[in-house]
Amino acid sequence: MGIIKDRFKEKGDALAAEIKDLLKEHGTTKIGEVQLSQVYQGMRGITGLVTETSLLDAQEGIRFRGYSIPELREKLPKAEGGTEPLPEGLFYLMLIGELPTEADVEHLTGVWQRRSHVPNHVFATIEALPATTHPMTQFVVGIMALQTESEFSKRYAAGMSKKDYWDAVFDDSMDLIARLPRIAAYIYRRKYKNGDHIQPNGLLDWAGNFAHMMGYSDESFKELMRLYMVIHADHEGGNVSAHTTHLVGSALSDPYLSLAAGMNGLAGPLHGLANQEVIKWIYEMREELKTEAPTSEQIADYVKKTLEGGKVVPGYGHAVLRKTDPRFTAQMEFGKKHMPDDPLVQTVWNVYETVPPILQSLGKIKNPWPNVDAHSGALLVHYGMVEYEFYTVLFGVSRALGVLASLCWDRVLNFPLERPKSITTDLVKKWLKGE
Ligand code: FCX
Repeated sequence: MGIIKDRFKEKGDALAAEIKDLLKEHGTTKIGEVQLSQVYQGMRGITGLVTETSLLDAQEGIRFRGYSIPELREKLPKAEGGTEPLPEGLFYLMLIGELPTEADVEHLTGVWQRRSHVPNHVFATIEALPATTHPMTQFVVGIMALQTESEFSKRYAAGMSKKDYWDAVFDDSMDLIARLPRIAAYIYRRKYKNGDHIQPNGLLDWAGNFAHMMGYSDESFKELMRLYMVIHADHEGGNVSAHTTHLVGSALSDPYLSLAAGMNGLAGPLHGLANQEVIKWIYEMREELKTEAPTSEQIADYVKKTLEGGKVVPGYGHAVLRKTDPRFTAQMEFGKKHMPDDPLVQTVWNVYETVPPILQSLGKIKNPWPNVDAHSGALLVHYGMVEYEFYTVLFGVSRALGVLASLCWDRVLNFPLERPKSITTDLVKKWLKGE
């Protein structure tokens, strides 16, 4: 663990020094203009954040430290006998900024295994909730119960120096990532498998062990979990879960509090909950049409009905992307390799053929193409994970990798409290009148 922490601190200090020089020389350089409409419309297109771990291009999709998803699938270390990248490797890349060696990844697997113990009171707190509670609520409650373990908050209370914040945030982030799969698997088995829990397997990698604890021993499901945990991890800094974690962390709320806040944002249907909504929407369509394999015409009619009902087509559209999400494409490739004849997966592909032209014809939707959530559920259903209300928790375990790596960077770079300016419409009217 010491090795990765030392490397991170070295990289952090170097970048902090560079930023200091950069701001000294160019701090007053203008990098954009803001239009009134942007202020009213979700701040789209306003550059206002620094996130080092990944960058999104509207046409090409996400790159993690410069590497696209196809490149990561090729270059990151794999599990023995596997072909999908290990999430440990992606975390290392986001944290250190360089591709890891096999040994770095093995080291991280070991660190996370050693730090994965979840105290009993966390399970007891989850148990206090009715089993009917949405899994995302149980997940956030679990993270909050685990906050008793925060090194950052203990050290802060004991008078920690500013220069050590990064160190405590780093430790908390590692502990959290190590423990989240256990909490998530506990919620899954509690809600859907009569509380018949499965103990961790210390010989498995982080995602493989997560699959095992949820009760899936199939090797290709483990591969799916590795891919899933990689592609959902980060999507630059402005999306709701990343931005919220960063914002709350800027108040020096510890990583447990910050991540829980981000996860509450991920639980919204326009963000992470869209993955459950997609499967729900397809199930409802199949039920209404009384067929497992709706035709393109039937799908088109159902899409129109959805739109007429004043609802969004889940899994389609994006605030920044303007092309098919490469995270969708990676899952489609996985489907073609492992389950090309699965009827639900084929429906997802049919929807992909049918929906974009319809959305495009409306004229108002900026991106008619599918996002990551349009595909993920169908792959899970193939392996028997039909409990779609749980899907956002999987997204959350993965998203923790990106937002916590970013939180470590926020503290090592000493980023200040985030506090943008807000205005009232009265003030806008005065500005416009020149008052
Ligand atoms: N179906 C129907 N209408 C849609 C739509 C969709 N899939 N996507 C956008 N629109 C509508 C918007 O609702 C808006 O309508 P309005 O003007 O009547 O309010 C109009 O098109 C313009 O929206 P647009 O600028 O294209 O999109 P936004 O940046 O406002 O919103 C999201 C982006 C993702 C929220 C939007 O496309 C949406 O609601 N999609 C469905 C939900 C979804 O899949 N979310 C997951 C996104 C992501 F991948 C993730 O975070 O996980």
